[in-house]
Amino acid sequence: MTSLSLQEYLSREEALAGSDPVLSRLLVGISEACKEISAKVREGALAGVLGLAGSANVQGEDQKKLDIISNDIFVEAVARTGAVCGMVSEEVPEPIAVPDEYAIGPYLACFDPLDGSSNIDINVSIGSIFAIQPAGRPKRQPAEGDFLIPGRSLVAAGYCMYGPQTILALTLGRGVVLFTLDDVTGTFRLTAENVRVDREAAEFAINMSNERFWEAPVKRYISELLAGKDGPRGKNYNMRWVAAMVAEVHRILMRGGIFMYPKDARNPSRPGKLRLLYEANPMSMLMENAGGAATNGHQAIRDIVPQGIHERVAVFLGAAEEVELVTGYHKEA
Ligand code: AFP
Repeated sequence: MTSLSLQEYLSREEALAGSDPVLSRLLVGISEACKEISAKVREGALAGVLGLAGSANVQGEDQKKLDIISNDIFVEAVARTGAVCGMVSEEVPEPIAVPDEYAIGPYLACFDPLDGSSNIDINVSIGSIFAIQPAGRPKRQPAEGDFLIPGRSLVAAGYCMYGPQTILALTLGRGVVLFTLDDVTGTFRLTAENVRVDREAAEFAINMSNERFWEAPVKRYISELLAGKDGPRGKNYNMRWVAAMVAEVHRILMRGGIFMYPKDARNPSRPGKLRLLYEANPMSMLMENAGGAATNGHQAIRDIVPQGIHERVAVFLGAAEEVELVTGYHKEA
């Protein structure tokens, strides 16, 4: 049985759920960007796209050549859909306007064009993350404030993971679906519908090297996981850390678990490492639409009112039971 293509799936959503054809056009454009990035990632050294670009992004992080290439691909692919009136990218300090040669549309797109850059040169999975929000009143030059609405308002979110397979995960607010790229035809084909995250977990993901910098509730929660069946949780846990949020989230969608990047004392003024608009919010929308949960330790991530387009946030996401427990420890503190 031939599975639906992304385009066929989106057409079905338009017919059955009244989904906006302009949003469909935007998501197809994003999928085209992901296909192009996937090809660049696969070429690697053969295309001379590995290594540092010799520049830094707004976060002060060294940009890899593929970071910049991926950003340029995303910006062009999204702009030419005529579906947006502005963009925010992890790689660009200011909001990005749509060039005059393209029409503008009713959405704003926020994206991390290539997440997990530290994995690029060691051939480990990386990905692109995107979040789509309504623009309110579309205008040719969106201001930063136009993007600063809670993630609860997102109309679509997803990622594309460049791993053994190239897989696009998508939610329109009515569950989570997965598409696998058919390299022969260049088509994303529907390979999973109604993806669910179990309330309970057997696996956790956190960068343990930062343990001494964590706040007390996180130290308590992790020490209980490490105590295993002899401790208060009464069961053993496994641990994974891929250093690419897309890979962690995909694993959780596939087999459950919890992913954490807490605030830590290395940068006391920073609430966390991950960015709210184009990492935490889209991944939180996916998790909630798969029956999981996502908080910053104190409140649902999608209820946070952003103060800046590159704002950072602590992240606890995945199995609802685990997220509720570690969030509860923060509230007890
Ligand atoms: P890079 O894109 O700089 O590699 O950061 C990736 C990331 O934002 C997220 O995808 C990972 O989960 C997390 O950072 C890994 O952080 P550490 O390198 O501190 O473990």
